[in-house]
Amino acid sequence: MSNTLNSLTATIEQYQKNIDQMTIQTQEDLEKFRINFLGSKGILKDLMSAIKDVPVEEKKQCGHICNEFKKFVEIYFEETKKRLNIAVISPKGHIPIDATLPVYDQNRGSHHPLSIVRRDIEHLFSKIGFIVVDGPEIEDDWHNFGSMNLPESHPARDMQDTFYLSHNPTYLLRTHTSSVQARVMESTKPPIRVICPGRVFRNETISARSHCFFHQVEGLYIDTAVSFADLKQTLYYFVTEIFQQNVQIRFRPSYFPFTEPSAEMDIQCLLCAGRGCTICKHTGWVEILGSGMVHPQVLENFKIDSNVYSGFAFGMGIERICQLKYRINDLRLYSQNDIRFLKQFTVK
Ligand code: 2U9
Repeated sequence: MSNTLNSLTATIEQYQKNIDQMTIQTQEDLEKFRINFLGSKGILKDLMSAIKDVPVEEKKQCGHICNEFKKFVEIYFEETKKRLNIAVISPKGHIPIDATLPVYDQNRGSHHPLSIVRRDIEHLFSKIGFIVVDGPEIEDDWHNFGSMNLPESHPARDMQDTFYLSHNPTYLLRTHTSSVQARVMESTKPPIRVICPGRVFRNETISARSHCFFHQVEGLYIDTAVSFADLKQTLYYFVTEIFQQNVQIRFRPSYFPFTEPSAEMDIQCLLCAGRGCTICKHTGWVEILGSGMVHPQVLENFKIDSNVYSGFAFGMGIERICQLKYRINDLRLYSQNDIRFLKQFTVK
């Protein structure tokens, strides 16, 4: 390679480095750049005319290198011009930063649907005086089962249904958030008005309809003269608020060891307005929660006089409410962290 070609290549490389480090901020500087590189007496003109001194056999290569550099300079010039034209130039000729300009649409995070629904439930019960209480996921037998009136023989206590800690089976993973309410009753005198959201665990095979963990919200209201009418009105308020429409409700008698009387609450199917569809299995109704008046024995377990106080309680699966609100029909979706599922809940 001749000396001329060598020095031409080195010169161009140096120019390229200089351009890379430039931070042109004004039209004036850009014009200076144009005159310096692209002007009739500019750097590119000089480079092109230097080709005539290069030996014949290297002229072609030299021409190619100069042309590539010319393209590079022209692109840099056009891009910078575009950038300066987009921004508003201040009277002093600088580009001010306008913090009110909208940002480019970046990838935004989203809230998990279970978090959205849990937060909505917390908010709407807070508005009517319920306090949100949290508690441990690892519990003892008394707070999870014994105090809730579940007899020793109850199938829920079986190793097959509950996760006991292997190194110390006196502890277990709570199977419902009633254990949190048990702790509230232990430490607080009535009136008590709490909701307890949280994760619960059951030893079940994972499928579309069952999972080894899910999320509940349970509610408890204890005071003098709390009645089933209070329970009905509170839950009616809950469904109209959470589904943001007038919802028909009905109660069916049921049985739970911790409430007496007990009832399950259905809402009229929101998808078919009660006419019957696959979601409501053509009944027009869908079950959404369980409820009842706190069993007197449960009150007495916490030294609350059942002759003076009464209370209502209810429990629901957050996944179930999500299913009805967002039509999510596979429980596994909640914990698979599939971005295609999660991004549907991006806050717009
Ligand atoms: C205390 C006394 C009573 C909470 C209640 C239910 C009925 C109920 C299920 C709904 C679907 C659990 O998530 S689920 O599988 N829950 O049906 N839960 S009454 O009763 C209590 C709670 C605390 C001290």
